[in-house]
Amino acid sequence: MSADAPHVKGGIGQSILRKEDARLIRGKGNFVDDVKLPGMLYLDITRSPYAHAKITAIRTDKALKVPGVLAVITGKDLEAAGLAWMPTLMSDKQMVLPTDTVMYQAQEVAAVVADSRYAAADGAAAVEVDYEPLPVVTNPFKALEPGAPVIRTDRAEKSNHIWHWETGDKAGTDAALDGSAVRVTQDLYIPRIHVSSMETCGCVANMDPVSGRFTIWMTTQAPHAIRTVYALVTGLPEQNIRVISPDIGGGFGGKVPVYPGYVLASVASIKTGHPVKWIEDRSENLQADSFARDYHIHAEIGATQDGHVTALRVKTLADHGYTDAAANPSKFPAGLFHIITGSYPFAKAFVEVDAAYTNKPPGGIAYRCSFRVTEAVYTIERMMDLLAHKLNIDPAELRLKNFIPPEAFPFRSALGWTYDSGNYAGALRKAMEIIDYAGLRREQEAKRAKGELMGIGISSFTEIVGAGPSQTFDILGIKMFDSAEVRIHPTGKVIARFGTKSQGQGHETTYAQILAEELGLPADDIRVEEGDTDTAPYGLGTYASRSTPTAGAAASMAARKIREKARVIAAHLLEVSPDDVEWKDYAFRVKGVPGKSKTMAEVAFAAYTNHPKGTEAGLEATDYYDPPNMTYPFGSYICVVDIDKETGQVSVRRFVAVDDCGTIINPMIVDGQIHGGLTMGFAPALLEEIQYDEDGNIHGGTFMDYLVPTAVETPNWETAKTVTPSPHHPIGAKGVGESATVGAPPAIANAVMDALRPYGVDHIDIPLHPWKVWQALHGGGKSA
Ligand code: MCN
Ligand code: CUN
Repeated sequence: MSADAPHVKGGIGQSILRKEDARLIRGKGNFVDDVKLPGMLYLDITRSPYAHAKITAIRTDKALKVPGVLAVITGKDLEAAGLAWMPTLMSDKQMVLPTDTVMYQAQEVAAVVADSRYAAADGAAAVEVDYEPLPVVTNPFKALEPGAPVIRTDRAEKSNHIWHWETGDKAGTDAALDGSAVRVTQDLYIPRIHVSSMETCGCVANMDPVSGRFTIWMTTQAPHAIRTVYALVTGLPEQNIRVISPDIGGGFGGKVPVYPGYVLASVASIKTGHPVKWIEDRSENLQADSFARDYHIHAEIGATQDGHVTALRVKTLADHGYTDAAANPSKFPAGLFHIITGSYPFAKAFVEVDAAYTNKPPGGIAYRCSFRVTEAVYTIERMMDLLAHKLNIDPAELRLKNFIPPEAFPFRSALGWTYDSGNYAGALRKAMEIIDYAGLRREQEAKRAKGELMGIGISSFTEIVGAGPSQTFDILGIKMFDSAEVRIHPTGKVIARFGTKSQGQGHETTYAQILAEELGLPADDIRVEEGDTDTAPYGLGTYASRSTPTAGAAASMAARKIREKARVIAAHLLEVSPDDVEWKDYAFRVKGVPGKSKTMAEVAFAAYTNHPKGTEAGLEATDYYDPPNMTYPFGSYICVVDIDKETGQVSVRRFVAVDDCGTIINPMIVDGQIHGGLTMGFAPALLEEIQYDEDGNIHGGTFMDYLVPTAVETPNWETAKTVTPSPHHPIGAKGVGESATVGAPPAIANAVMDALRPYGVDHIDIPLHPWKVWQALHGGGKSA
């Protein structure tokens, strides 16, 4: 935008400061734990030390004697009310409290209600539970072996197999692979990880026994969906339920599910008639909330001798813990894993996934990844590097040779997605230029000659975000669209409400920017609200980078509806026919008569003081936006690592990220999203991992051994952009919130494997801890 081009203050493309930061950086945010109500009680939870055990007795008398303790809730109490189990988002069942068996370590066993947080904790510690340990299964392959102990005895099917899902052309893919001159296979394990939001999960539930109104302040990314599910499960009238998602200290997918604590606090409030607060501590959050990943992947890629990809076949075993609590669209039990053909025009592809139960907490939610896209991107980008290695072609050259070309969009992938737009070579070339790829390869050659370990890794990812076209996407039957309601008040000031819910992404700023651009009003005059089901229009919430593709589009569409009406009012004020009025350079102008115009603020005043006969007073509109397609952001990342031969320590020397999310609403916010996302991609590549021993004991249940990167470990990110607008989005924007988390891990892993090439190492599973790298260096050859 040149300085003298017409523009509106705070419109699209401007790096204005975040409105929400005025309160957040002053400690004036309003988070769930800030909610304090008169007569409020506190709830704490007794948890299981065993991963699998029969509960033979629960004694509550000692707990009830702790001063301040008012009640203890057990599974039997809930069973009597039909609430011992609740549905998961994937139509499985999850225990609120067990009636007879615990199925993972740290599972909720009883809840204690008291008049202070401390009394509740003391009470929870005083609940006595007798357990009879049962055989434990933590490995999904073993869980599926004949004779394995069946975990979910409540199901009709007496096995640990949950579901099988497949898509693509099996016979065609088999034939294409058989006919391929070059084939590469690899097993890849993507371990369990857990988001570590600054704020843990919690709620304040308040049943007003007089009015019958139930209000819950809740750390949720999807308040409307929660309200509907609450209404369906409890039978409370939906208009009497109010879900408020106040300021949220990070969600990252971990605040999509309904956890037992929310239900327990709700039951406790309904039972006692008092407001009840439940706030998880950090260990509970790490040990018991839903986890991400845990995919065991077997992949095979085929190519011609000159390096053109032909076919891709992927078989996966998914570990879902004791229940399938995945936050996926209902029709896709493995999420959008079938974006796995990535940036390449495979003629044939076939993907299958089997899901298994194990004695672990619920798995299958996300970690800054729209529904298994990270798993898919990691697989295809690792496989492309293995193929390059086998063919002895430079990995950049192999990608450039294969990319879907810009003129092929809209492009239909072998697994059925229609990519909206892309320029993959453009992004990779830009990254190569910024990092001086050719120079790095020369440096690497010189270093190799001296025996030093330096690696360069590329990831050219394609994402799929913005669920969704409601034909294909629903959650428990609720269609996935999103909404905006925009009201312009007489003085030209705006309140706009949305069905999404920011957890730190900056919606108060960026939605205002979209509206500023569309309405010609400064962003400062536009107030954005989300997260209160009493006031916001119905929407499905914020995850899967869907807010910009859906509610962002709804903002534009609602504003354009307002403009239609405003044009009629403007014509009335200008004393011309509406046909003679056009919206140009942020004002209503009489065609061909320079200087004769009305601003949106002038029209707004007239809408309440002087609206023309035959029109309604007021100036507002609502839009429920059902996108015609997903958006497909993409990017190319290049990572340079140095490895210390003596210790196996990997250090990321440089990391260049070129992202393309179409039209950029706020460049500073997008850069912030990329920086945070890259750090959350760096984490599982090099540090984070949750493991379990054979008895189901968690390793990684505290920050002592679950290694979240701090500013000290985090490398310096270098970012750049290309802009390829989405042809179907009203302003051409695609989502961006997860791109970097999805794109980064394979770039880092590819760089490490590239460094280890002289040692004949094909693959090491992430996280690439020093000891694993050291072992590979000393073991020689292939390493697992
Ligand atoms: N944006 C933009 N231009 C674009 C695309 C996006 O300026 N072309 C801006 C948006 O206006 C918005 C932000 O970037 O302010 C992210 O937008 P979008 O990609 O639409 O993603 P969502 O708003 O739907 O956010 C969800 C996404 C997800 S799924 C995870 S996980 C994640 C992420 O956002 N969780 C986050 N980023 C996070 N950032 C913070 N601070 N906290 C989290 O919990
Ligand atoms: Cu994919 S984690 Mo985000 O969808 O909330």
